[in-house]
Amino acid sequence: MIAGVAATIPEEDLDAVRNLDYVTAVHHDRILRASATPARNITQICADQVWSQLGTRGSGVTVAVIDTCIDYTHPALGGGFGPGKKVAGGYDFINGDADPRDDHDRGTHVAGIIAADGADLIGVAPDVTLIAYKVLGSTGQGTMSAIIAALERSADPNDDGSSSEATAVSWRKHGETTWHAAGRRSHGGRSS
Ligand SMILES: [Ca+2]
Ligand SMILES: [Ca+2]
Repeated sequence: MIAGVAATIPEEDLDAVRNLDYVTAVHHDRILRASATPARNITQICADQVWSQLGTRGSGVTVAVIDTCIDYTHPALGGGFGPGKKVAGGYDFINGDADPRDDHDRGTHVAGIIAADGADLIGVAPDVTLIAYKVLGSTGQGTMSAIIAALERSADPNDDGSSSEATAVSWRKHGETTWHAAGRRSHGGRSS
């Protein structure tokens, strides 16, 4: 990809190297660090402006994550599971149980983009409540029927035949997080 070499040479030899006919440029190597600029990420996409102009960071809204699903033990994702927690509920459609804890990590990444609320990690709507529907297993695979079941459950999380408490839905496709089927505010207000 790059027609160049990485080399360690004495500082006093740099000009000699730079002046070689076949050398276009010489650049110092640099130390790079992964992530660790969450606030900058938020400002880059103007999420902070949304927070200030609309006066909300998602409080009162519930979002269903349909994925592998969420490691709710992560401190930035509430550190727990169940009513009153950031990840307030969900279901594991892969293993047929009520514990949708992530065993793959992708869904946790998605949940973090949406709702992380930690000192070093913050999502676009850090005050939303999450519901976790696991439709992809530890290998990252799942079935269309499981996804459909999770979408149905998103429209009726308490399975009582009414969609009055329906959630907004997010899933990831081809590398993008896409928001779909926005539901209602969890306290029964207007559709969003
Ligand atoms: Ca499970
Ligand atoms: Ca319902």
